[in-house]
Amino acid sequence: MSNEQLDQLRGKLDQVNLEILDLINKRAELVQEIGQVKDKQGANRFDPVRERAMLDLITDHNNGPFENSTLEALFKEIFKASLELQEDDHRKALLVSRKKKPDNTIIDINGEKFGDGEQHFIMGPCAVESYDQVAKVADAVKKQGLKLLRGGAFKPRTSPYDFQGLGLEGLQILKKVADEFGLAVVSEIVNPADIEKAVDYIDVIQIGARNMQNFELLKAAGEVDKPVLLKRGLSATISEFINAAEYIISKGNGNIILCERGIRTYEKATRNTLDITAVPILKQETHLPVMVDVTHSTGRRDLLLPAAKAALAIGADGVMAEVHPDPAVALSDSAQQMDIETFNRFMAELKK
Ligand SMILES: [Mn+2]
Repeated sequence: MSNEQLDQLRGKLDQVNLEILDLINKRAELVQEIGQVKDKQGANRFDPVRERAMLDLITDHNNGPFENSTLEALFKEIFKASLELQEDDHRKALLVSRKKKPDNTIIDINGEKFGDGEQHFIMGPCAVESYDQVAKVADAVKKQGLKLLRGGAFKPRTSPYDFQGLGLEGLQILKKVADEFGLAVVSEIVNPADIEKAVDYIDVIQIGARNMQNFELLKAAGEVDKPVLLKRGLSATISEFINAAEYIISKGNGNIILCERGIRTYEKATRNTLDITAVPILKQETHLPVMVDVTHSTGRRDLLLPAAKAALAIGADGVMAEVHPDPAVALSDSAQQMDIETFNRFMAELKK
């Protein structure tokens, strides 16, 4: 074969490549149009029956030299890429996304502006046990110049036989103490029906890891005018976490603080594995403030300070940790709560 012949054939091949390119993009545009129609109908984007019919049409008309199985694999890739194109369009439209709103959402809670680039802290006991217990912690929190107090009144526990919290009485104690010390209250709500009465007692609705995909609770939290602190589920991907926040904002409440609290992995040295890079990813993908809960991610008192330093260094808007006047007798999470003295040292180190 002469070089001239080879050049000619290569020229034809380039031409065919460009035609395929043109067709593939034409196909993508059609798929996007179909996606918009399906969106209006609320129909699923992926339709396996339709996909099978398309593959059958292709293989029925196949005269070779490619095998049917090869063509199916090739076209399957094209189908997948088109579907992903639709999903990209959708991600662009998420209300929590940076693409939708480039500026940081700043949430003012008791004068603390979460998302303003400064560092914020939410401290308090794991569970509300008594007025005295909460008041001691509130006193220490206030002396550190902090403005928010956390405390659990409804405790979703792994075992139904573990302490379940004081419920409404716990919220009343929190409210009383918080008023006395000029603090705002962050507390977990587990039941959508409790939200309406809880808003009288708390300043921030916490949705815990075990409820991150409790969609009715997310929607209920989205319908009230209170900031929401949403924790990442124990086995949730970042995408699932972001979509959980989307449930809240889609109902009208955009005051959401995301909280990384560690995910479940095979590692047993810590209670969970702190996914520290989730912080910058969430900051890039969304406009919401992002916090790190160092207590539940590590489950170890000796790791609270280094984990908090890492969180702030990587760009978290704040740190959450648990403080108890006497952790040894705490009704929950006794192994990882700080006593007041440790808490004071912890804060002093972080403020350096
Ligand atoms: Mn706890």
